[in-house]
Amino acid sequence: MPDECSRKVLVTGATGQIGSELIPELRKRYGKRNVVAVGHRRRPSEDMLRSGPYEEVDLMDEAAVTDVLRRHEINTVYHLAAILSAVGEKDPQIAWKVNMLSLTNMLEGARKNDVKRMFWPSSIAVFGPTSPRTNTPQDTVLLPTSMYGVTKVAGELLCNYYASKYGLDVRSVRFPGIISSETLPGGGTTDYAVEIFYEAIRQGRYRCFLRKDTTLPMLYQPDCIKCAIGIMEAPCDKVRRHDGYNVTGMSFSAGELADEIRKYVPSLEVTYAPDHRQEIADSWPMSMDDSIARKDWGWAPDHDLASMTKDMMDRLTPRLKKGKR
Ligand code: AKB
Repeated sequence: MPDECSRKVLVTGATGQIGSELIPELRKRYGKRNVVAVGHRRRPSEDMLRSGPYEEVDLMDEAAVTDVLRRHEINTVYHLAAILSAVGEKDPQIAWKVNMLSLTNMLEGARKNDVKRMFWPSSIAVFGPTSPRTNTPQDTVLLPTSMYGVTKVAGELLCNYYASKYGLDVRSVRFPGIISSETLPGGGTTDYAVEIFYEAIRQGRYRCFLRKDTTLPMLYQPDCIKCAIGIMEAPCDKVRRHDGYNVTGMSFSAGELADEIRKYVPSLEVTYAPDHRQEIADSWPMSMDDSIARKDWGWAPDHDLASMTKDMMDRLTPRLKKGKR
C-alpha cells in the first residue's frame, strides 16, 4: 500500500453527510491535490471547490468511473455514494440499481486500474427482525427487510468476493446512524437524531417520526471519520475480514436523546408521530457488539450521548441563532 505521501485518494458522495467532513480531513493528512472529491448533482461548497480537485461523475457509467480513476492515478478509494434506507423504500428498484451498479462499477474500475485499497460503508441495515436486537453479534443472521439492507448484504458479499478472488483490499464497517453538525443526512431512518437538534435550537419543538422508545445504535461524526480513516490506515494483517465490521459509539432511544437535549433547551417539546420509517427502525439492532473491530484493528470511539450532545449544541447553537444552515 502506498505510504501517506504517495496516496492518491478518490472519495465519492463528496457532498453527502460523511463525504463533506471526510474530505477536508483526508486533504489535511495526504495533501490537498491528492484527494479528489467526486459528487453528482448536488452543488459542492465553495470550501470543497477551493481546497482541492472536484469532479462531477455519474457513478452509474462504468466508463466515467474508469476515466476518473485513470486521470488522477488513484490508488485509494472511499466509495460513499448511496441511496439510504427511507428513500430506498419509496423506490426499491431504483435503490437496488443505484447502490449495486455504482458499487460494481467502482469495484471493477478499482481492480482493473491498480487501485490498492477501497473503503465501502456497510450499515446496521444488514440485520433484520430475525437477528438478535441487543448487542447484535458480528456473525449472525443477515436477513434484512429493507431494500437498502438487501443492497448492503449483497455489497458486503461482493466486497468480500473481490478481496478473495482479485486481492483487492476492500475494507468495510457497518455504520450505525451518524450524527453530524455540518451536513444534514439525506433520506435515512436515523435522520431524526440530527433533525431534532436543528428544530430544538430553531423552534424549541420537534415532531419525531419514530416512537419515543425506539432505540438505535449511533455514532458521532468525529468518530465516524476516525473509524473510516482508522480501518483504511490499519496494517493488512490487522484487517482480517472484508465484509463489514460491526462498529458503534452509543445507543439511545428518541426519548433519551430529547431528555439530553433538554439539558440545553429545557422547554423543548417533542411529539411522536411514527411513519413508514418506524418499521425499518424496528427491524434494526438496538445495540451492537463491536468487540471484533476493537480487537482486530483497535477501533475505539471517543463520544457517548452526553459528550456528543454537548458538542452538537456548542457547534449548532451560534450558527443557527445567526440564521445560517
Ligand atoms: C439510514 O438510516 O439509512 C442510515 C444507516 C443506518 O445506514 N443512516
